[in-house]
Amino acid sequence: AQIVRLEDYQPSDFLIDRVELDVRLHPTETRVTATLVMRPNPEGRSDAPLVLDGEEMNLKAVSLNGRTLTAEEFEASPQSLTIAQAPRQPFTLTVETELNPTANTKLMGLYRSSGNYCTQCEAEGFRRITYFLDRPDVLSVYNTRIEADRDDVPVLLGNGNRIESGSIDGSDRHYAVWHDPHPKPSYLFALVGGRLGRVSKTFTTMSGREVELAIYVEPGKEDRADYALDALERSMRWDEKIFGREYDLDVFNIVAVSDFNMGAMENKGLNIFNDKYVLASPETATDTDYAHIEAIIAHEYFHNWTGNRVTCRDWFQLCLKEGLTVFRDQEFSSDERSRPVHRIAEVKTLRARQFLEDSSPLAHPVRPTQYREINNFYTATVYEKGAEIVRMLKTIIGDDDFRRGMDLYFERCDGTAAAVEDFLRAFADVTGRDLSHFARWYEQSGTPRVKVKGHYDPDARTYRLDLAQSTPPTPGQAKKEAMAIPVALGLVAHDGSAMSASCDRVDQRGVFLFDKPEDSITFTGVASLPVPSLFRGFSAPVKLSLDLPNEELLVLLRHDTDSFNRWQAAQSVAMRLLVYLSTGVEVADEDIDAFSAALCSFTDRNAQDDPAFAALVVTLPSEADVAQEIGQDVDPDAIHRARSEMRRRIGQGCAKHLQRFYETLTVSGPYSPDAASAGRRALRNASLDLLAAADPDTGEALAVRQLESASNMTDRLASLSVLTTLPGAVREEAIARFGDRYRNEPLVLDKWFTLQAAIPEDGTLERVKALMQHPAFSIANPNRVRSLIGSFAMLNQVQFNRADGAGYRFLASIVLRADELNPQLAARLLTAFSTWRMMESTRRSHAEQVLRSIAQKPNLSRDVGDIVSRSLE
Ligand code: BAL
Ligand code: ZN
Repeated sequence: AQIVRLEDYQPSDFLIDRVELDVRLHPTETRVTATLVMRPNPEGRSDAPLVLDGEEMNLKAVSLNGRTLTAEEFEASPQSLTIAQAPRQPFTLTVETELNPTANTKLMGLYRSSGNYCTQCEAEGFRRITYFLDRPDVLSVYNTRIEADRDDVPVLLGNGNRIESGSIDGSDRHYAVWHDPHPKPSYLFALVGGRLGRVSKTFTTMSGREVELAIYVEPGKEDRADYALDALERSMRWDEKIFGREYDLDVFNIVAVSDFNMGAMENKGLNIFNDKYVLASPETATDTDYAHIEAIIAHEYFHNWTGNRVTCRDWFQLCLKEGLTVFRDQEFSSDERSRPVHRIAEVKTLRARQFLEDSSPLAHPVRPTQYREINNFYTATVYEKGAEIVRMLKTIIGDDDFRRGMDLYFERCDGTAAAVEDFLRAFADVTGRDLSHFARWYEQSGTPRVKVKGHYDPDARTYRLDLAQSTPPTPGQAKKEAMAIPVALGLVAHDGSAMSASCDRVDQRGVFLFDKPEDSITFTGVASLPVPSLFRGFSAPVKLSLDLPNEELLVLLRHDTDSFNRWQAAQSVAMRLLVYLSTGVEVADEDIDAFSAALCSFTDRNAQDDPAFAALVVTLPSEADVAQEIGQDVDPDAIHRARSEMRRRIGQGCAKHLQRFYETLTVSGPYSPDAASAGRRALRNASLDLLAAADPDTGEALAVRQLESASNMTDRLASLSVLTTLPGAVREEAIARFGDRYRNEPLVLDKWFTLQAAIPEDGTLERVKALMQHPAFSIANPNRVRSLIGSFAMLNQVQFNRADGAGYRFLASIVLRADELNPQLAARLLTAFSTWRMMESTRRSHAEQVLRSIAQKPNLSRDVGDIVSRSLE
């Protein structure tokens, strides 16, 4: 397949100032008439032909300035429409196409979900609706007329404001016209037509304008949209307060659909959401679901400025909107909830997904330099590492300059399609700093490793830190440069007392900018041997090598003023023990006991005031985390045994405390998803999990009781999750009853699929195959496939990586089936193989064989072809 390269970027030869779309919805024969008001781009080539993008287009007619073109005057294929002799003055091109939304299983362009019509155009879906200059640097004002059967499709929604609607005389059809005054690229186009329920409220913006906010959902589920609506209102207020950004249309609509490739989409004034990230009730959604809904509602709303008002010049700049918008939604959630708890959650995700990707054959820079299929670059690296870059920038320049830089960026780039350079230039200009070295974060892939050694001189009362950094080779990048790494740091005395040490290389915010391969910094006035606390708040996305003994890590757990590093200290000890146990290094009983005792006393001190934080501290690194830490010749069975043993030992060692938490941390009153209540549930359920690991009989009894008496999905699912770790008839009956109770709730059945797919036992593969026959399962629905098959591949380390290769072969068979319907979904599943090279040799050779057999299949989609070939490189 053809490779698209950043260095080949050229401005478009033509521009489209206005788009008049007339869409007549029909299940199989939707007619689209696109009238494009165009002109040659002064910055483009003067002799270029006009080439419009298409995909699976069925052309009916084409006319230029009102005159129907003859067959000799243009060239059309399903993939493009070319007019060799396009006018050199402004002109109007009218193109009529016919679509079959019912047959569109790729869920790109116009398709149907539960009978309703909806669209998804990012990145290149608009070309499946009409021929177009489908690239983000072509910005147009859209007028969209939508017409449909009045009874079947009562609700008609488009971008912008509705300017007209009515019935079509003498027919059972009606129409609506939507006008979006803000020029936008085609990927932000959307329309919806369907039978939908609605909740709404009025929002008054900071300048006093009234905006109608509405969320559309499946009729009967309106009350499940209340939380999302509340989150939207809070997001709008927050963006005004923190970034000074106000909303710019009279309406803001959100529609929830059941079939969606992504989490949601920020189409101008008409966000379309995967219903999983809108619908919530205490009976069907967990605390985590509520938190995700809040974050994603905010994320899509924040795109209105970072993505829509300022959009991307080309798809290589995807991080410009995604990394920045993730940063913004993370800040929002941190302000709305607990900042330290949220930071830990962010870092857990970053390490689990982005560090993994960065060490895999799929590693790529935050701003890639080439792609075969852009859909495969909506990755943890672009999103999550992209957000970390913005956070590092803020750490380096400080809060005030960060806000001034953002203001300048908006002022300069509003209404344009920008590049990463424009973003950085705004901050360089407000601070007078040279950010060219910092810009490497966008260009260099791989996770930097920072090695640190500390040296204390009691006579001179100095403490020196020697730092060295290196980044491993990644695909296409054999040699690496040093990165500009902000190290937020401090020193902690063994007894926890404050240290009055100082170092002139550390700024007033406590940050040292480490931007050479090696460097040393010295603290003076250090009264006793300190414990260094480095990368406070996880100030940079790097791996730290600092061999502190367990005792010193436990000093940090007890005394560090930085919450993140208190959590990190416990994780580091746990990780060391888990790696030793998994790889056959002898571990003294006392070491596990000492760790367990430290956890008990830590959680005891924090359980009441900050149970969410305590829950994170007692949760061990996952099996996948341990595999990543080991990094080569991984034996997932050994890791599973080691982690089970650690859970058992901690559960036994802390049993008294855990029982007390379980008994006392109940939450009274009606369910509320607020962070404080969720924190109590989190520690209580983490306690239940460890108690069950220590004593399965007691754990089973407690879990069964909780499952029966729970008044919300968080507690119900947590108890079922504990039961899935305890094989036997009780578990099977609990699983069956849960499935029966929620047989009409697809989003709850997704959780049920996930729990079963994650059972680390030999029977799970057969169980997953059987669940594919469940009436609620459909290979065509992304949420179902990700819940059952995706969870098996990504969460079940031992069963996906079975030594006999059956897990790999199963996934490959599903990927090939899914690829015929929905390439994006198939490619995403296939990324589960990104860990194959770190497995021990038997598994590695099974995985390689399976990947090679996929690669040899004819007619692979570009999406799957790209992932499989990069996985094998
Ligand atoms: N732009 C694709 C979905 C999202 O990141 O918001
Ligand atoms: Zn986004």
